[in-house]
Amino acid sequence: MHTQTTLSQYLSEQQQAGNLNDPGLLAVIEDITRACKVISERVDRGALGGVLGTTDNQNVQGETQAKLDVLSNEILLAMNERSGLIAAMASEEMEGIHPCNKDQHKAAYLLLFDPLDGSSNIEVNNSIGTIFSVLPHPEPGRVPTEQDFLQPGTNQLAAGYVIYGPATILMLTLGQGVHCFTLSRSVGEFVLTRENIRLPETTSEYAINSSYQRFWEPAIQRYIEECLQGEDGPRGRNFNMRWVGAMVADSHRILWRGGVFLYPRDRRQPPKPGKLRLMYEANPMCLLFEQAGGAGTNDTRRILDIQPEKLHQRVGLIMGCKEEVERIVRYYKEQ
Ligand code: P6P
Repeated sequence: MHTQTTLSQYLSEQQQAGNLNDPGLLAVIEDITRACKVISERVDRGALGGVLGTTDNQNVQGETQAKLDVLSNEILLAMNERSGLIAAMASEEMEGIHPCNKDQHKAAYLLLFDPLDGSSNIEVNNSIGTIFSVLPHPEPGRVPTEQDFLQPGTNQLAAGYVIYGPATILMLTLGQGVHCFTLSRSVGEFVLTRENIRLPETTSEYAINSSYQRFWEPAIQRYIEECLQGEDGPRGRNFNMRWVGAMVADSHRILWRGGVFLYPRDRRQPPKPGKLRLMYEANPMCLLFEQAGGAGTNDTRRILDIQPEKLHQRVGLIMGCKEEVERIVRYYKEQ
């Protein structure tokens, strides 16, 4: 018996059950995930697709753009402005916002995305992914400005990512828990494979790029040192470490089996408050983590409470199992 539930069926059932009463938002999720299916197909071609390697351009972050970065951005723009539901989009790959000029009167949403997170992994065939966040347009009917995007993460109506790994998997929250859908290539649809994902309260696995250890602030030095001391140290147990180099891949592992992700502010470039971007990396990921029972902090502040000042502003980011995040916040306060 064909018992698989596609994403479309799931969203429709949630709507009928009264759990979601925003048909426009469901249509936006359908468009975003349709674009990700196209990106997945291009990523899957690897060297045969003619889109590996880098361009001669840098993005607003000063990072060299991979060809797939640019292509993924173009696919998301093209496939999300047709509905007329989205008033404007913002992307890691674009300096300013991208107003969608069609049917402005009904465009009630703002869409933000990192079109292809972890681009350095493309060449070496490691997992990469698209991260997305949907905010309400403060005044539908008016062409939005960049200022309209500067809303705290608690305002997000939906957030998620699609990881392009051995399988292509969508992790999605609409504020009613976190649900996982795997792309069925035979059906051409995302199919529900895990519902109501919950993080364990604690973990014995952390993710950090240890090559920056000499630049860490005392709180992070202390946390990692205690993990390294293992069962003979104050934590009384041994820890494992993983670092994929793509936040979407590290986050997926942590949502799946627990863990804590650390990309803290450090002393490499003091004016820089961290590497990851608040609006389209930290906010969507922290909404997912909180919806799954976890937590996300900048140092002592909840990520989702931060009032953005710039579209591409960076933050230090610690997220994952609640007990570990709370311990690190305590260490920052004692620092
Ligand atoms: P580093 C990818 O470029 C990214 O923005 C995140 O996805 C990832 O977690 C981080 O940077 C990796 O940074 O300094 O370890 O190369």
